Amino acid sequence: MADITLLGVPLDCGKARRGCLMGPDAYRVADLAGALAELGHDVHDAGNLTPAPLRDVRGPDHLVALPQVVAWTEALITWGAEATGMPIFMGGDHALAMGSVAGMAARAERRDRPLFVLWLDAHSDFHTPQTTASGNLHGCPVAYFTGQPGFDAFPAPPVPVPADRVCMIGLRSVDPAEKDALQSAAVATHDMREIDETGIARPLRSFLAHVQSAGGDLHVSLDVDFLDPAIAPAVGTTVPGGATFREAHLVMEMLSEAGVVTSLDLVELNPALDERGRTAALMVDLTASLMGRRIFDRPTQSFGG
Ligand code: 6HN
Ligand code: MN
Ligand code: MN
Ligand code: MN
Repeated sequence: MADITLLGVPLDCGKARRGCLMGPDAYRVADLAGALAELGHDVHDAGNLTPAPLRDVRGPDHLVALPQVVAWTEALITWGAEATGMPIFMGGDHALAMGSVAGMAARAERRDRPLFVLWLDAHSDFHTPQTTASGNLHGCPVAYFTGQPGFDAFPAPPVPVPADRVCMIGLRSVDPAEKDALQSAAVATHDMREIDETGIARPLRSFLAHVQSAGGDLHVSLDVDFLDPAIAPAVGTTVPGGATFREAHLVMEMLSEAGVVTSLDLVELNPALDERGRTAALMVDLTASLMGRRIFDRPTQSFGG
């Protein structure tokens, strides 16, 4: 059973539309802790993280809340590098993944294990401060933690994650500048067209085999907009054609059976846009699937070969 720490990260400045700061409390109200404890895990709610003091940092003028995102990134790296057990980062918007992933990469190095990242999102979030048209830093975390240039205002990621250890599933909104950069950086990208054609299990199975054979830690970053808006309306950046209820649960069940997940982001939940808490409840259920809830017990599975 896992030693799970829930950390609230009410970061709401990675974009203009407000609401994600209520995410951590929505997960508490939906009883994420209880759902995980019921599975036999040891669950601690560490409360909400506080950002580092604001510094006078400079970057391209159109960036939204740059000093605030830098301050959150610093606090997350410090917290994550020292974390034990299985942290679950309750967001907060996706800008929090700059610090959560960079912190988990620092921790993985301390444990002498390579960190892999599974990015479950409609978007690739691979902009740099120079290429983002919106100026929203929630569109930039993957470029940051893989060590792409242009993040001078930020602390350097202590251990950049090589781009070829990142796997993206669910893509259906990728900006032109991201497309070129993803291809030259060799990120594994699986868009919804591929999922439609081959099913969601195939790319996931081969990525999990790779993580298992490398003896890696796996950080999962789950953006609410990975899911179809019909089942998960509580997000500011809905894109039609997302993962279905069963596809999303299958991903979580396969992750659970692989036994390699060591940390998780739950991001972009905007409770102000939810309908009677159903998106928060779905995110809790998906997390429970990831942590072992299932219909019948199945042994830990090797995805090798
Ligand atoms: N997210 N590519 C768009 C932008 O503004 O850069 C959307 C980003 C969405 C961010 O999914 O966390
Ligand atoms: Mn404990
Ligand atoms: Mn995202
Ligand atoms: Mn997204």
